[in-house]
Amino acid sequence: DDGDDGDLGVALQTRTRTKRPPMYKVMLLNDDYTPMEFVVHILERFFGMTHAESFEIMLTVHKKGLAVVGVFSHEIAETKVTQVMDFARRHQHPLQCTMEKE
Ligand code: NFA
Repeated sequence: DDGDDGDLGVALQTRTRTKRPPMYKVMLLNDDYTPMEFVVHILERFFGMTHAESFEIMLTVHKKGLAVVGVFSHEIAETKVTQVMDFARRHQHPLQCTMEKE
């Protein structure tokens, strides 16, 4: 025959699987010493909650031992944890803030 194998020379597009980035829960932990008003202030200041929202979440942490206060990308979650931990330490409160992959 003429040796033509029928290859048109056009690259086939490989399927690109777009993966959503992993998200991280940021949590506040209860303790016996941090004042309730301080926790409410933290939630307003660093998590953009209203006073009513902040009070509600603070009470959940107080009663249940912990609560998720937001879900963020790794970098944003790390920034929130650092901001809360630094602010609590500066005010000499033992409040703990942690992050965990969802
Ligand atoms: N348990 C603290 C108290 O009774 C209040 C608190 C709430 C602390 C939420 C930490 C987180 N003063």
